[in-house]
Amino acid sequence: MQRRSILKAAVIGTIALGTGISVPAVAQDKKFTIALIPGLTTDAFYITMHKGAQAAADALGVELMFQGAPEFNPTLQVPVLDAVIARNPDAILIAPTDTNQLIEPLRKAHDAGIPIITVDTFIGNGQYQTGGGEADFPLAYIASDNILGGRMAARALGEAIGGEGKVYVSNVKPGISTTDQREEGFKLEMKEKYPNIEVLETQFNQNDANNAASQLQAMFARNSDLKGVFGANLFSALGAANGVQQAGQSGNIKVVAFDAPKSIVDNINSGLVDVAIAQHPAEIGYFGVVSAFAHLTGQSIPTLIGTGFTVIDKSNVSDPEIAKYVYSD
Ligand code: T6T
Repeated sequence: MQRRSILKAAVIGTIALGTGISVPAVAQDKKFTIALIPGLTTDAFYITMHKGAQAAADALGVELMFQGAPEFNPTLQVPVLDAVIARNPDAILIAPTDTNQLIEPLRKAHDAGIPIITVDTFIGNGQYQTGGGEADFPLAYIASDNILGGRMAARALGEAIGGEGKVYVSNVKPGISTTDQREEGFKLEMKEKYPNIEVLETQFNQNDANNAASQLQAMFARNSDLKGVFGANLFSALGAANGVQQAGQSGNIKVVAFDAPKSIVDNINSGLVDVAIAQHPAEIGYFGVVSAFAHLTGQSIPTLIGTGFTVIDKSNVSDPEIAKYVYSD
């Protein structure tokens, strides 16, 4: 009720312009609190997203709350979400750690009148505000196009190995929208464009780089002609690259990494990793806060905002323009 009257005041307080766009007149009167719940707190991807979100919060005079779990795990994320709901923020930005397991916990926030925007990952099928879905209640989804990203990774790996040989995907676990879609895009591109590449069975590492490293070595032990690996997120890629190094196969087994922390950039410089597909997490955080603010001040917002990629390889890794796409830690 209280929330409704604040929103109403914000809407009534807008100045209508001839263009149909309205400018919030009371935005400064109320300091909004927006919560950002990452997939986990210690991942350079979400640390960078937090920075972007903070930049927008500072620009708009918003209070940003950053609260998350130490691991990418719905069982740990749900209590964090409950604690955030209890603090009654004006909006929640969240990277749900499972497409299904976060639906009901998020519905509680929705039922309490808290607007929800998902960032990076989605719930349900990611199509929101359609009126037709069980999980279409979030206002917006702001993220990379992960199918496209998977296709880009396949092209990079396909070229790196000369269009033939055995490769596999090092992935986190099923049920995560982003990494599921990257694997899907990767396999589609391989099937359509690289008939002479055999994609072996995906290895799931539970977001643990050590698992990914051991799996690489086990895959190489079973397939001495292994040509390449696609690490579908930061920990998968880092671990797979470490595995290649430990197997003494640096340069022989090609590595394409999703995500671009400093360690992956170092690995590009050393030749261990061929290509990194950098997401733009700061943009996701920035536009997450801007979108929530726009909604809270009576503007309509897009249900989907796609952020881009930057492909980093040896040819541009030293370019100062590229530096801003390397994740913070
Ligand atoms: O790749 C990102 C993110 O997009 C994904 O949803 C989970 O893993 C990362 O955070 C990287 O570790």
